[in-house]
Amino acid sequence: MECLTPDQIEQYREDGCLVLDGHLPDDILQDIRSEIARFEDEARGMTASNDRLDLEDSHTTDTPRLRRIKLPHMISDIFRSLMYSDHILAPARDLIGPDLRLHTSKLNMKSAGYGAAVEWHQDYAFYPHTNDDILAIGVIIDDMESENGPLMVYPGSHKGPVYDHHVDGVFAGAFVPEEVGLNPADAIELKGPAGSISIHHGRIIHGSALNTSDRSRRILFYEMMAADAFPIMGSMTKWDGIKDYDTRMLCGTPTINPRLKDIPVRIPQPQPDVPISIYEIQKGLKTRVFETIS
Ligand SMILES: O=C(O)CCC(=O)C(=O)O
Repeated sequence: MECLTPDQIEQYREDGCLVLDGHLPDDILQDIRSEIARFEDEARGMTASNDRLDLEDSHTTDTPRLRRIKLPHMISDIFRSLMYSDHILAPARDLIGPDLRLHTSKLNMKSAGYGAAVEWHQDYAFYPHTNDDILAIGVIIDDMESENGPLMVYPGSHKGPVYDHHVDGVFAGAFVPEEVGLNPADAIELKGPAGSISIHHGRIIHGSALNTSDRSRRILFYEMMAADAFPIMGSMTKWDGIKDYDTRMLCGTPTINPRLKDIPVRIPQPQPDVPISIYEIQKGLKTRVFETIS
């Protein structure tokens, strides 16, 4: 193992999640924060979301509100080099092996006072693959506590069903845990000081509430999978042939031999006619668990 203990690996296998406290050095954290400030400046002049930045519904040029930096590894050397570093890849290799491909990256801002909620969902419902060696590493940029909208998960749910995330036959990117018999009291918060990382399994049920506190809760996700996990047709994974797919290799050796696992799969189709963003897709829900503000 490169950085995880046998106990941590066992905990991940059992619960489908893990937090590594104080994992990143301070200088990297400072670089991340400065880089975010640069994108906040960019958002100030914008009137609508674009392919780099996703704005809160309540954003105006007078009160700029940035919800997400999209694909940060594509638009920032800082986020790109962190992605290839052992800080991110060593724990992932310990959990799902040496050959890894990137699925996507995103930096969710969840600003003080209004940062948007993300309704309960499983990432695997958005992007089913031939196997589920899929995980998200979350770089915790601000102390993540109960009051500022921490990531929450149902431990162990990565071993259960992949739930229906459709509403009236259209993919809506979320479901209501209570409606499928889950007890809200079983959900836990993944908390940790800035500089920690969270790890969650691609099938674990997770979500997070509106941030009504006076502190931001920013988290940078790198979502990745074993190189032999191939997207199933209809998945939201962008796929432009094997050459393109191989450009996503983060480490190790690519393959054209998918490994198959018997997982109950539901294809996230048809898609709603909205921009590809979890916040927009989840607007198709009829019932929301978390509060929203306009
Ligand atoms: O930022 C969060 O709390 C949750 C994010 C998430 O699950 C997602 O963006 O898919």
